[in-house]
Amino acid sequence: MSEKSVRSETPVTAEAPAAEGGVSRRALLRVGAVGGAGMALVGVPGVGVPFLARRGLLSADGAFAATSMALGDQLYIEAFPTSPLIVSPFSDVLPIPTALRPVPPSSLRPAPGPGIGQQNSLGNETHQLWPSRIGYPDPIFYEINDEVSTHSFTTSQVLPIDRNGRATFSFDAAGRRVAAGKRTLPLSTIYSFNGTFPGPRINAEYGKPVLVRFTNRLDQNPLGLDRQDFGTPDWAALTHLHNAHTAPESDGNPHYSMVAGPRSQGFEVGQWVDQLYLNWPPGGDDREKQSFFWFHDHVMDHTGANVYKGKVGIYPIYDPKPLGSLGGTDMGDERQGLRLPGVRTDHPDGSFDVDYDIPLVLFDVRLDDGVTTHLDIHDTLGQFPEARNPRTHPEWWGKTFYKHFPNHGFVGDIFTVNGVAYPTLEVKRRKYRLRFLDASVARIYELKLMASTQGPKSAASLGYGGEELEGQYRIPDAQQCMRFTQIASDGGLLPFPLTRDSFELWPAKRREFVVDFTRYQDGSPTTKGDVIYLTNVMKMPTGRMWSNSTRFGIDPQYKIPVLKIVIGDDAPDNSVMPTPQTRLRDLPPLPSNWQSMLADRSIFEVQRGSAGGEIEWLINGEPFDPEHVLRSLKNPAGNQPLAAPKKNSFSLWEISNGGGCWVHSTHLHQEEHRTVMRNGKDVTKVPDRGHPDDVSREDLVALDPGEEVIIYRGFRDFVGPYVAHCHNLNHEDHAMMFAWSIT
Ligand SMILES: [Cu+2]
Repeated sequence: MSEKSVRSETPVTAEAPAAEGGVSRRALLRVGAVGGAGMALVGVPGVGVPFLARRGLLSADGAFAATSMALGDQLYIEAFPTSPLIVSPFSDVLPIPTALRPVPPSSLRPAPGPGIGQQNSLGNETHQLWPSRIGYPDPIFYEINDEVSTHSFTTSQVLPIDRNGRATFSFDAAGRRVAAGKRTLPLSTIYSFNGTFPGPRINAEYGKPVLVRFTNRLDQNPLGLDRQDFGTPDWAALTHLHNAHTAPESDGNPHYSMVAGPRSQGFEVGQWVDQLYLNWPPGGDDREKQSFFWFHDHVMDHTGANVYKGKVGIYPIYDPKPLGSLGGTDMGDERQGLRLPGVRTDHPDGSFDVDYDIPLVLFDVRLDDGVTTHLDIHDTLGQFPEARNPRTHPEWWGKTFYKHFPNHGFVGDIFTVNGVAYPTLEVKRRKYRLRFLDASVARIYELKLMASTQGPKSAASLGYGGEELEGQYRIPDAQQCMRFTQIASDGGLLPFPLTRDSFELWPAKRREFVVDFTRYQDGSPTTKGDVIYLTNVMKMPTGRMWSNSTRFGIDPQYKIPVLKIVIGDDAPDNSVMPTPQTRLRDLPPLPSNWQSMLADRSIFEVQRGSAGGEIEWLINGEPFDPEHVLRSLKNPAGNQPLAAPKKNSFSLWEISNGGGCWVHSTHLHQEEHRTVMRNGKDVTKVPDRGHPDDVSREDLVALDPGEEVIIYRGFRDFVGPYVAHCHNLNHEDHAMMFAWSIT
């Protein structure tokens, strides 16, 4: 396929306002399906064909069968329920996960180890690099089970409302109609790590490897919970520690899983895998150290569904390496090293907790209203026969609703932090380290710290309806009152801190900040009882992209409080606020000749352009083929390098957004990169204004519409299969992923 034909983006015009019942968006979808059919006939390449054929998505003549308008309409209905209104927001306390405790090695049977076949229960894989080979101690062992469990998003009463914000009827667990009025929310069924959402927090340290035995127990369902119609249908599980520097057998990615280890979409029920996290930076280079990982499910085609169903855990990583005479650089002890906020408590088993260092996992959810029809391609493929879709599920009223909608992506209308809708955090009057993670399927946030005299009002009570109800509450009179001092991005500590009025958080991105709760940005002191809201000001009615944000036209009415912060008592504080002069973590060097490497870069273009059916998204014209590495588009040197770099090499990769008003958050497994060019401009010294932390290392490439980014990255220490993909998980699950390999 020529590059130009790929770029001929589906001719979607400006997004029409949502009509009743989502008619306008279905019309858009038809346009997409027609464009897709044209694409498929021009450009279906050979490489993805066997894989697609197995899924029944290939017709006899080589074009995809599922590209007709009619079939497109049968595949999915883009209609979403309106979640019931949480009547008493900010009455639940923000849960702060504490450290998972290790297990003695003797408790793992059979024992983990470096021997042949010891890496998983199939006996067909071996750890590529056991810690002793790099002079590291034996790992600390953890045990995590994939489990069916339940989750409560709120203890508040809820009021069922319709899409106009008016009180409406609901249903009980038997599907019987219940008259309008306040109710208690039923528990949602989750797939989880060790039974909770979010799952465990592992506090890790550089120099101390961790081995996690993940065992798939998703077959066990002692409470007889209804699994509904999303989540991996065969209960396979595959866990990826995003973005650890790990060997493929411990990376949990679908390229690996299809060609090695389980040789299927994931580990089946009853199987286990020992994932070894060396906690060792690429090349042993301290400048490559990171600070905040998370782990999540990565089963092919169902990553979004499984993450949304609860497969999320967090993994802050600390650095005890001495910083001159100042003590450990970043070890969770504010008396040492960089003196970032954190008071550390060591436990006898080797684990530790850190106070004043708080992970904030953002996640948006939508709850079933019992009147929205369920139907998507996974139903038409027969993956959820028990659901007997298309139909409504009144018996699931108030439980998580999900749709594998491949086009815009899935966004929720209730915003949660650490698994709770609209929680409250009481802080001491001192500095904190806040670690943000966007664990949402597709939603991007822009966050501010704001004060409000009048407090939250429900969007429904303010007269909003439809997509304007997303977020449920607003603080119309709110004003920014504090700034953030950013210290880290998804690639770890920044070279120097950045002062931010607000910041964007894209799916899978992490951003870390120091916030001083003793005073406001105007210098005046806080007092006990003061209230500050962490507020989302980015309006994103669909997963396609935001409609309003600071960079693209703020909607001054859209101020959604997601976390209420209440100032409490004074407390000792030995931390030091980093200043613009503080050197946090030097960047690894770029070669002086990096510009001479530009001509022979590898080029990957992420595209809207359906190959048919659920295959809505392509890279270089290809849907994800889990068994073959992708080839670059033709670069200026006239080459099309295969995405198979040699071990310990470095290269330039271009990731470009092939058009349309979609944004993509593209994640490359295995090593961080540095952005060197954005939209043709060198950003190594002065970053693009819209992407200020391009000056840091990152593991995600944030692509605005039409943007192209060139990154420099290494491929060190391991060999084998990895992936790169969009972290809008609807895009990823609908083929916007490619296989690459270190040889
Ligand atoms: Cu995307």
